[in-house]
Amino acid sequence: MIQTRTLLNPFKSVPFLAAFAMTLLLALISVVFAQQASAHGYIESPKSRSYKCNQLINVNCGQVQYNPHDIEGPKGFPSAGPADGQITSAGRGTYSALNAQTSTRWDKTTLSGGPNTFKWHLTTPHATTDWKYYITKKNWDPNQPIKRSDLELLCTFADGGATPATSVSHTCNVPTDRTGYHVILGTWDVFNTNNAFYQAIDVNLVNSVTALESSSTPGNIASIIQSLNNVALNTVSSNQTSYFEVFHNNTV
Ligand SMILES: [Cu+2]
Repeated sequence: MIQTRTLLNPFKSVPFLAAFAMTLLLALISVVFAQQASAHGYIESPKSRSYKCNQLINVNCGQVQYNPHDIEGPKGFPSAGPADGQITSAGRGTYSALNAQTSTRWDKTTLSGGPNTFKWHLTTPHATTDWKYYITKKNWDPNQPIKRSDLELLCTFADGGATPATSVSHTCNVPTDRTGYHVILGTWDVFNTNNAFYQAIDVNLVNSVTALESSSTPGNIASIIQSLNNVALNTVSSNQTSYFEVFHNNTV
């Protein structure tokens, strides 16, 4: 009887071993899937709205703070993709804080029109269909949720299903015909899933001064007259600059 028992014991433990192996396998699979699920990307330069949440330059962002790379929604914008008013959150309820839209809600990066480089950081690159960049139109209302019709396409970079490096840079022409607060939208359409990543960048466009190609910064600026709506400026600089942009509370 004793011999039989010792013989039977290993057989009894087979279901236990199998269950243990299965648990281990499931744990491994879930780790792999978790890595894929969290492995996406964000625009690190100029810092996007979500990345600034991560850097605490933008505050009160909710879960975005921890997942700036995870703004993932349906691809095919603008014919498909997230609904109007939810474009900047990729339609994700978890990240709906990103849809707040007023002229003062988000920190803005000062940007000059003309060629600008947009740099994505990809935590794990996905095979890519294309990258697109959009900007808000001249007459957009910064105090209303952003709709498709507020945006115009700036440039497209097609990858044809290739897998990018972890750092991806594109140089794109930013319009010189508008100034002040604008939102640039970067989209990254993944080739082999139904999804895309959406990144909003809040910029303060400064165009007029650079368009004049001023050779140096004007010096010795002094205000001689101030009234409620007017501030007169005097400068003794010798260069050809004849136009200044004056900022009050971040607007021109
Ligand atoms: Cu991913």
